[in-house]
Amino acid sequence: MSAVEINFDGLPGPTHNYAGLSVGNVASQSNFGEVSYPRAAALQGLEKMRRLMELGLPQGFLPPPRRPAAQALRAFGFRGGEDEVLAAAAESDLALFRAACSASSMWRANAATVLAAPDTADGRVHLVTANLSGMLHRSLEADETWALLKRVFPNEDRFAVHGPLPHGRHFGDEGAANHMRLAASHGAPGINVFAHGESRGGAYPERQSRRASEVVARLAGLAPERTLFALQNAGAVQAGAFHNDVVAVANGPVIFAHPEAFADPARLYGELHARLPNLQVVETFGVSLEDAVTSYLFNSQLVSLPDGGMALILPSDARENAAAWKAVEAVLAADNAITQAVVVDVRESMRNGGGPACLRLRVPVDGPARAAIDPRFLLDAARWETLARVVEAHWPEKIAAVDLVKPELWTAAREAHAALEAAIA
Ligand code: SUG
Repeated sequence: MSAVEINFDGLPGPTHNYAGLSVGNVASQSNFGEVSYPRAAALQGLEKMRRLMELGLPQGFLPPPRRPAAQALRAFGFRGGEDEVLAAAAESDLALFRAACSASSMWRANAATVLAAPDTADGRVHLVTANLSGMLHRSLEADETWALLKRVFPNEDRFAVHGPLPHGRHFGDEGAANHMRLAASHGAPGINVFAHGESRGGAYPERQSRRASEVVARLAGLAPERTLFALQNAGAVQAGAFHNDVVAVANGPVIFAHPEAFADPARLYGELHARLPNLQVVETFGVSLEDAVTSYLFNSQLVSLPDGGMALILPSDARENAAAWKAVEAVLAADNAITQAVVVDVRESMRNGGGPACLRLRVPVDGPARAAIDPRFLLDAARWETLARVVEAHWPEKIAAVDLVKPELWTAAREAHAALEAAIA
């Protein structure tokens, strides 16, 4: 079956800010209190989407949910009009208020786990919305993301959109960021690798539970021979790989991973080789875990190009890190499927720990499934321009920590969300 992968990128929302909300995410914590640039963040995201379109790849986008999330704060006992709710939350629980302001939905690799139609029991594409239980601010996204995915993929003959697993640490689920699909091509049956943590008691939390990944596989009806579970290396998590996609990416039959990404890489690659004889493990040398986490080399998107070959879509931080860039040059020179490196500037997102791969949700589709997607969420040049104009006109230029509690910002954000919704409708 011929199929393509559509990358749905999260559009960074108008309240993008640096509140240091993610424990274990080195960039998020170290940029706490810095001034953010929401307009630049969204334009950088859009520019990345355009680069992929220029490569001849189909591109979608997912709009941000409304933030500050006054509605969500009502569940915590705050009453009154929206501004009253926000003011009361800022006054009595600043951490909760900040969580309600985060634009973290931009990292759509955490929206859901996507299981390709050739692998699932009923031949539909399954999307299991992530509960994001590991972090308060991210857990607020789950129900809104579920509603959005049902809107984008409304055709139940082609797509099964599941709600988030029940909240709580037992079933912590962070979506596609901890899932890799290896296959001869997007349309061929594949092997689904679920990377997960364990409660090993380090300073940094391990967000993905194996039981959650097992539920995801069960919900999609994946056959056991199409499913592998791989424990993350505790050292990688404690070095700042809070999601596995910080240290590994796969596409088609190719896996590009840090040698210390997994607890037992030999077992994983052995099992993959046995099931997928043309597997290519692309090795890197001389990139420490620290280099991997600061450069986000492995958080590149790895995409199949229409004319053959694959491109790595790298963050500019990887270009600036000597060890990471040396590894890229070696990968391009070596005998493997990766033929091109494309550098993109997503610095505003990177400063909260989100690289190119974090910003997108990959959805493999055949022709009929592609035709069943709500076209308002698929980009062409005109729709891209519309989004860029809305961002330029309505996204705040910058947000300092003190601005978050100002009603002027809440009003500006409300107007920005309304303008975006009007542009999509
Ligand atoms: O969950 N950062 C995100 C980054 C997610 C990156 N995604 C992937 N690796 N797929 C997180 O830690 C920081 C937001 C803040 O502080 O407002 C944040 O949520």
